[in-house]
Amino acid sequence: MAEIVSTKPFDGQRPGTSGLRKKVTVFQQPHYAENFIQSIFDSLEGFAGKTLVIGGDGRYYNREVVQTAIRMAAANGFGRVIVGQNGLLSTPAASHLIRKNEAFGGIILSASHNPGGPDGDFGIKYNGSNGGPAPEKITEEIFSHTKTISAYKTINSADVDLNAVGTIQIAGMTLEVVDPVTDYAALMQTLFDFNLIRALIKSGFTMKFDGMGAITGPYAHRILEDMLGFAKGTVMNGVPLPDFGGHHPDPNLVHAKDLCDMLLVQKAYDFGAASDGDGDRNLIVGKNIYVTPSDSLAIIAANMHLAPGYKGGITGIARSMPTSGAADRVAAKMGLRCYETPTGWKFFGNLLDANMATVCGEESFGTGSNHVREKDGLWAVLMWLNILASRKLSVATIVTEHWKEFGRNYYTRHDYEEVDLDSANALMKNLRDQLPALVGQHGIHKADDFAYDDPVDGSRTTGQGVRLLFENGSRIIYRLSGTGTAGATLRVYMEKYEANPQRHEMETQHALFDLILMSRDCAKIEKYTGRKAPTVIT
Ligand code: VG1
Ligand code: CO
Repeated sequence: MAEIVSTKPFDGQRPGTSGLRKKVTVFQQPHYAENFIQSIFDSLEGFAGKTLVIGGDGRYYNREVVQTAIRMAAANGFGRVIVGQNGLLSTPAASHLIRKNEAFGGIILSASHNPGGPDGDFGIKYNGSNGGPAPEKITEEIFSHTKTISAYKTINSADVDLNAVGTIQIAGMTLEVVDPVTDYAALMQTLFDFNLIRALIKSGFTMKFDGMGAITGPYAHRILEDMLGFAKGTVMNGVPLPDFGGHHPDPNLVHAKDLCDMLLVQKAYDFGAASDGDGDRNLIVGKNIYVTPSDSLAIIAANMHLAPGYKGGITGIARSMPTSGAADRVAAKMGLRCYETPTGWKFFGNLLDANMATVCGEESFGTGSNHVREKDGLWAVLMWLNILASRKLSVATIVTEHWKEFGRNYYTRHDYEEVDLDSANALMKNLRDQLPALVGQHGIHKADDFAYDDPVDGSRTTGQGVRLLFENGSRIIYRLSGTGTAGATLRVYMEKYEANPQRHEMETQHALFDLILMSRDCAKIEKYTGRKAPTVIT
């Protein structure tokens, strides 16, 4: 039966780039998750009797919080909860289920690319009825409720059995336990030419997919191996584990090194891909070539009409500000608008809802389209497979031909992880103070702190990253991560455009060497952080 439990506010429950993320040990404090979930409900109106989707990436503590969320949804008056079997749903699959069932919203339990396990991270995020992450107006509302909360509603009942698919009633609410993969896989079949991809595989094309011990394993096994016919064993690390099998489920050159070595060193497959903890990111590698996420977005935008779901063409492209300008060049050639948004998928929702953009991307291994309102790892993999099957060219040829046509945007991101928070804030403040003085130096023609005016709802978001913009189109961007849980992470993004195909074969760090040195110098990175070099380079 419904009961009211008294509680006291916790500090620091402000959602970041993508929901509330903290150490598991923080979430394990009594009432911590309950406070945040009740604050979500308290910031919403009109959900009585409506549907809520719940699921998570299977990381440590997922099992417990799924049960908590179900009890609280029942006590707060939702009419129906749809939950993934065993509490599992990838982020894009959750987005799809919200849309398909016209749900009021969804609660996604994930800390995405952050490590899992008892000493790792956990997270909770709310998505609205369009299937997308709640906009800042709502996340700020949730945060303000966390500061004054005095009680939450739950029901006194045993854990529900989520092992089997089916429908049960709990405290007057309908609980539907669904297979996490089925509806998502059916959606993919409407977007891509599975027969064409099957023919490519029959012709001897091979791939390797790294599930990184996280949520995409079951999706990749079903779609790539069972439905498309890739050989068994194509998917590695394909079982979701609470600690991701010790993997740091961030699909990049550092954390997906085994996969990258198979493609880049051993050249053992035609195509390689990986996804992150919650299945919304993608890493794309070809035989002997790594495709930067920014290039991947541009190449997808230029070729996606080859996939049946997009044969009518696209309406526009959107990219986060730090993402390279490669997509802008495609948009210009196609006569489309390219929107530049702050970091985080929540800023794409309005553009997608208004049909102003069809495809969106971030440099942080995120790509997606209007099929859901989240970035989508397997979607990007299937899009690449559809393009490869249609064009019958290798990944390397597609990439180098793209550069020939549009020019190459050399691009890198340097992360300085777990630096002291106060020092990182001091670094950013110093940089902001220096902006006017930097203009005119080193060929910098503009230096500012990025602000975004949403063209749909008119909202303004400020302080989204310091930009040094050079006369020749190069850029250096600085911002602090909004997803980390220890200290601060300084992200420095560097980009340089090269039109001349004779100069497209340079090694990226080499091509960007001058900008890299300048980035350290202008921000006095060593002075503020004590670091001579970044911890992760992508
Ligand atoms: C990072 C990425 C950002 C992405 C966000 C969520 O944020 O830079 O592009 O949208 O993670 O991705 P930040 O604030 O740490 O730079 V996921 O796959 O972790 O939900
Ligand atoms: Co993610």
